[in-house]
This record gives sequence, structure tokens and C-alpha cells, in this order.
Amino acid sequence: SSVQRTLVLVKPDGVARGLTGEVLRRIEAKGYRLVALELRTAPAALLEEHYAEHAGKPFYAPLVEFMGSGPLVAAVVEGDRVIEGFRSLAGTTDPTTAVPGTIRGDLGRDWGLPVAQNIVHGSDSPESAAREIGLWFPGV
Ligand code: YYY
Ligand code: MG
Repeated sequence: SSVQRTLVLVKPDGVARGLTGEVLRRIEAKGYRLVALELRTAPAALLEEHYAEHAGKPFYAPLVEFMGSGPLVAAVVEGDRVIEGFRSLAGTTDPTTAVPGTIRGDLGRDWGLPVAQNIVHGSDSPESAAREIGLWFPGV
């Protein structure tokens, strides 16, 4: 079967800007199902592990700081090919050039900061999804 689960985060910028509902609305409107959902402020250790693939890059420290700067919404989302499907809904990483119609393209932009504040995270592969769901929702 092609049913998958992915880890979605509404990042602190998205929560602070009141975009949580809009992001969840788009996920549900696409036909995906929420299987876990939680508002939380993430500790640095969790964020460092979540973004371990980027350790050593210039944006790593600002990224971890930004992600811990306020509450975020973590969700597990399920559906056929949802890993690719949510990445498609989210749009490309740089919110200034992300295509309109996507979450990042419609709702994000550059703010002159050392890290891109692009509203959402979505796992990029089945391996990443399994690893990230294990980190954020060990019981799920
Ligand atoms: O998967 P995705 O979120 O689209 O991008 P990643 O390459 O995994 O980077 C994670 C996160 O880091 C990105 O969402 C914004 C930030 N970032 C950045 O500020 N500048 C970059 N050149 C690359 C990534
Ligand atoms: Mg990524």
C-alpha cells in the first residue's frame, strides 16, 4: 500500500502569525488525515536532533534558535503519498520564490533574517518521516 505518514511542523513564525488553522485547513482540504497534533515549545536538544543533517551549516544555529523561539504545532499526517504531497503543498524552501498556490509561496516571504522563516516543515522521505515521527511522537 502507498499509505504513508509524515511529520509536519507549523513553525514558530506560522503559529505567531496565526496561520496554524490555514495550514491545517490546506492539509485537510487536500484530503489528508491528522493522526496526532500538539502545540509545544521544543527544547534545543530535540531541534538539534531533528535538524541533525544540517549540523555545521551556517544557518544551523540560527535555525535551532528560531525553532525554539516560541510554540510550534507538531502533527503526524497520513495519506497515500503524503510525504511528497505535503512537500508539494508546502512549496520550495525559499519563501520569497516559492510558487504562489503553495503555503510558503502564498503566506511566506523574506524578513531579512539569518534563517528562512518559511512557516512549515515536512519530512522529505520515508526514512526521514519514520525518524522524525519517532522523535516528536514516540508513542505514535
Ligand atoms: O526541507 P526544507 O525545510 O525545505 O529545507 P532544508 O534544506 O531541510 O532546510 C531546513 C530549514 O533551514 C529550511 O526550512 C529553512 C532553513 N534554511 C535556511 O534558512 N537557509 C538555507 N540556505 C537552507 C535552509
Ligand atoms: Mg528538510
